[in-house]
Amino acid sequence: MKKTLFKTIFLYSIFIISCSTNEEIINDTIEEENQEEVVTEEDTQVEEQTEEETTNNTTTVVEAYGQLSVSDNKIIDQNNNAIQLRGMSLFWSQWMEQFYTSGTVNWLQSDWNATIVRASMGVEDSDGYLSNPESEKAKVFTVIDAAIEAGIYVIVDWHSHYAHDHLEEAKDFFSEVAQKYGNYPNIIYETYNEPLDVSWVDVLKPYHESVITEIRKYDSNNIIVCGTRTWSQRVDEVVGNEINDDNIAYTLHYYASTHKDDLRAYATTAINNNIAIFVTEFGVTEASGGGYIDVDSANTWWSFLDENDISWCNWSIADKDESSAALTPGANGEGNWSESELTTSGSMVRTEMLAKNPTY
Ligand code: IDC
Repeated sequence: MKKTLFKTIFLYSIFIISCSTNEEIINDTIEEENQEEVVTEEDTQVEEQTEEETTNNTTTVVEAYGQLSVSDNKIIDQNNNAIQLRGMSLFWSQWMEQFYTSGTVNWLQSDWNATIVRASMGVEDSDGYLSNPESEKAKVFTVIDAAIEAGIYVIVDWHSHYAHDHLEEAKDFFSEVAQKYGNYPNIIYETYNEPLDVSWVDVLKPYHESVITEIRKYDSNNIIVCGTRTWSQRVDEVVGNEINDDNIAYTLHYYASTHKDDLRAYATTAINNNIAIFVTEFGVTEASGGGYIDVDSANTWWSFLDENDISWCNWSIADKDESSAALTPGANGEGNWSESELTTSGSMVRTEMLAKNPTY
């Protein structure tokens, strides 16, 4: 009996020991498996970080700057840093429609480092928006869609010298643009390219305010740039009569061979009075769009704009036989332009952008 009991205890002990050993082995295995899992997770995290870094490296200017706004006399980005955009204006939409393409926009972004493009929708002149609203609008929408896709900013320009005579049409157009695109930070509105000799206080300011009211129904914050008297030169006349909206800039247009110190003096007055300026159009040529190129004056202007963080678009992406056209006659509408297809102006402006714009 004693013997049997001893044997039972002995066998039971062996069973317990073997169980616990098995348990240890099983536990070890589980731990090992867990460790393997942890390592795998860490690996994945590292991989994900690397991917994120790569994405950051190839980020677009709109991802980097985000929502723009106006602060004092500067345009600032989503991190409150003053920024400066440099890009190209397309020519009148009704006369140079072959460049209202995603190919042109993509090429300007990738080969010229452009951070902005301007769609200049002709209004009154032959076959502009007033006679062909749907087809002109479609061209502008193509450019806006392409700019959003390319991650650059886009100015929607009502390219008119008589816009206050067609207020209802301007309100309809900008209302539609704001409804369709107002949620994109890419959009900048330019409500009146170049008024002629009409009063800021009596005509232009009320015109802009009416259009701005329409835009703001759908887009509360994208920047609106307002044209000033005599071909958008008199930004100084805005002082004391600013538009009551947080995100307004005022257009200054210059042509370097014609306009020099006088125009910079108007700009300086405005800047000193906390007015934000946006050069939505300039040429390195004479004001006619043709004539000679004044390289020294072009450089003086660029220094002035850089010192004051003023954004610009150059006139123009066109293959017309005039010195402000960036392309030689016959250049195709889908980009891919070789350097020999650039004019003196086109080449100067591209070099300036490549030197100074961030690369994405
Ligand atoms: C010019 C074009 C020219 C065209 C003319 C028609 O360069 O080929 O015949 O328009 O009016 C502006 C205007 C812009 C002008 C440009 C050059 O915004 O439309 O383009 N310019 O004259 N303001 C100052 C100069």
